[in-house]
Amino acid sequence: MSSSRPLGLAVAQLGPIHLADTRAQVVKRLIEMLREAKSRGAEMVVFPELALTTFFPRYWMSEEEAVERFFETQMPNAATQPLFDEAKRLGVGFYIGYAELTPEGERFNTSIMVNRAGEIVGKYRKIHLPGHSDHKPDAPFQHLEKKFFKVGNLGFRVFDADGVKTGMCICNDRRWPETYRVLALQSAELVVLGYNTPSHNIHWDEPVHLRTSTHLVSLMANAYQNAVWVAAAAKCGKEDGFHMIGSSAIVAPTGEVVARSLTEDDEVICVRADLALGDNFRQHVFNFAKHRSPEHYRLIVERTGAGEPVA
Ligand code: CDT
Repeated sequence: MSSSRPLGLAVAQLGPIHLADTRAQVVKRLIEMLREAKSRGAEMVVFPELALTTFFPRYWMSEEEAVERFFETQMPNAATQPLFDEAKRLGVGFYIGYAELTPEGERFNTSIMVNRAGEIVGKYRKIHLPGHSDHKPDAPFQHLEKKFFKVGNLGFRVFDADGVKTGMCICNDRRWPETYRVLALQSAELVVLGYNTPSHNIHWDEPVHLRTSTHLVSLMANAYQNAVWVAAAAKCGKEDGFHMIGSSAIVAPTGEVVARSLTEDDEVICVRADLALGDNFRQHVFNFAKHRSPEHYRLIVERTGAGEPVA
């Protein structure tokens, strides 16, 4: 039986950010939640995807306009430095998502991991980009991640965040088992992510309640099957009338939801996460070294789409 390894783990859900809201206003909200999380014992705080602005891929515009209004050219920058300063002062690490413009002019949907000393210890660029790149004038809104972002080029990596083996992903990545398995094969103990999930699916007439249940089942199944903690932070509520789901959650390696947000506003949820809770699963049912048979999984890397049965 392994001894417990408690981590104060918080998710700081954001309510809506409207087009008119400034980065300074948003950073103030993030800092308030950081302080609350610290006062409730948090050592690591997870903020949402694209946490500094409204979910701008819902709007048709040129790439140039998007860059001008919604992308960051460096991190930290003048707007976000107060968040980094306060996190360092409080001794709290954090994960946050933002739109990244590189010096080469490439655009990514990015997240970073910041340790308790205020240093960036990891970067991730979203791989499973949903949506489309063309204009859909008949849709109630757009989902233009494929227009505004390139597929991430950093892979799924595990970082040492103050002694916790932590993997990052972003929103739609959470629905894909490959995301978690690649991280678990690098001994991840914790997977953190942010999301913006419109409650209306513009691609097909998906019942609205499924948007929340498929979100939760993705976190729960993958936490259990990979013996990891999963912490997921929503940006939610109605941004200028466009609604996104809440249900930010912290899921244990048992697959159980141990904390879930109640509102669609700024809200901190916090648990004392025992990182050793995954050990039994890692040593027994999901002892990868003992039980996996990669020779039978070759199609996973050989095929992208589904094809004919293997002869
Ligand atoms: N931001 C993001 O990745 N949202 C997607 C919506 C998919 S529907 C086009 C999600 O998986 O929640």
